[in-house]
Amino acid sequence: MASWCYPESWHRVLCSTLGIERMAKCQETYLSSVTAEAHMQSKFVGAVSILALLCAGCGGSGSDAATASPAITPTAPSTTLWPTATLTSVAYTYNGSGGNRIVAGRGALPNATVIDIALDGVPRWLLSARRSDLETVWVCVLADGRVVGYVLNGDRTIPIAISPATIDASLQPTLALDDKGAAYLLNIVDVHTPSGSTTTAVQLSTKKSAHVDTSGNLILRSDAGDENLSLNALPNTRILVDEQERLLLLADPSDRYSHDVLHGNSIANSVVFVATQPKLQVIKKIEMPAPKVIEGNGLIWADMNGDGQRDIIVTVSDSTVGSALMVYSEQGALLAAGAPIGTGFRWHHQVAVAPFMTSNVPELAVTRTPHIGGVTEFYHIEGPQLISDSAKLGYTSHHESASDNIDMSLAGDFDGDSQMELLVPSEDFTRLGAIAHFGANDVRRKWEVQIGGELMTNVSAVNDGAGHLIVGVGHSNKGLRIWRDPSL
Ligand SMILES: [Ca+2]
Ligand SMILES: [Ca+2]
Repeated sequence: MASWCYPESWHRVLCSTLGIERMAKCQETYLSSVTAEAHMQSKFVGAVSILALLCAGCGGSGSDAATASPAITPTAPSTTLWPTATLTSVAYTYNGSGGNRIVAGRGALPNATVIDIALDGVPRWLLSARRSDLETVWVCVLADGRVVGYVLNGDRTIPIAISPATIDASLQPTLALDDKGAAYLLNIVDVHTPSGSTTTAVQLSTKKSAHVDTSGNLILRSDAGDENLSLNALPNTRILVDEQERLLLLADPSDRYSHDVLHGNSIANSVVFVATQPKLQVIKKIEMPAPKVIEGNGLIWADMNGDGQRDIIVTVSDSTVGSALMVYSEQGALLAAGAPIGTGFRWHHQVAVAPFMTSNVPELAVTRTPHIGGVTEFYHIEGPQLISDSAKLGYTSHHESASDNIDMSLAGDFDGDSQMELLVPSEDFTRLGAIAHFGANDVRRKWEVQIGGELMTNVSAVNDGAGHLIVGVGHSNKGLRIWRDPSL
């Protein structure tokens, strides 16, 4: 699938990166999800990727809402940050439009060349995208909302202007490059509110985007104007996108469960699956039965059972048994469920799906209880269960004080040995450790790198187009640290 998106050489890069020998198997098993994650680093040719939906199981009850789709209210285009140029690359803090934090390519850590960039403030978010064979663009949103950008060419960094120059730093930014190399943040200014608040946005095609406005409506924006769908969307919900430009997002903010790991934006009762063609309409809405909720705003859409079809991975919680990991098919069937953590107010942070053991078995990397001594776990499906057979202490993927940043970990082959690692911060957030799963009861830290301060941003990575990974973070000592292959 998705061969339209990449030349054959790209498929080879992706598959060899993932340690998968059979190209066909690679494509059918992983390319769908990795294509989405790699989208940001590659030529942006149109549609992105994502998925669908919802939950029943865990007790969830599905409902087909296609016939009850809210009315579409076209509105005139409003003043936005919408660029008129042709976009060539798009980047998200979660590294791909499918919500799976995975990057294709081969890194050179831990012995990479370290490039430090001093900032005029503490960084909050970091995005990166490939601009040419020689150049990558790195854009940082500071904690006060200022936006700074740099072109990296070899070991040289050159400041560049970013539009807009300031943004609401509480929102995850979306970066786009146009065909002239200019960089934009695509977050939308909601002109329908007195504050003109900025909202999260995703790119569907070069001339179309989707965002949630401050009233919880889903807006599909194009040159033809806006389409508006009333969804009661979760503020700051991650909006996932698939090759058919369908959207998946969380809706119905909930007060059923007071364990709010993202400070007001992380508890939802529903998942909503939306088509954007031929018109904006709800395909399916899955509602959690009380007292269950979906915890966290980061859905993952990736193939978890190895059948080549994307699955939907959510963390379902209540105050009695805490959280449990759940995997659903796109049709809404519960495929597998993990054991509840057993105690209320304990969270699983789902991070990435990848073949960590190079055996072609998809595994879900998770940080268990990230705020009270994180435990890195790798889950696979056995029958109706999600099973973790091993764990590693000392690393955590979520910083409570940076509560809305759930993108501090990333999966990839960061050292170029053909095995996937999970790059995850140490508990004091001063180091990134490469955690690898070798087999049952065998999870090891392969190596670490120093961050240069305390990690303050998401982990960002970009493929240079030749398969080399460049990795970057922002830290508390007012700086960015970027690792690149010294042989380049
Ligand atoms: Ca599947
Ligand atoms: Ca590796």
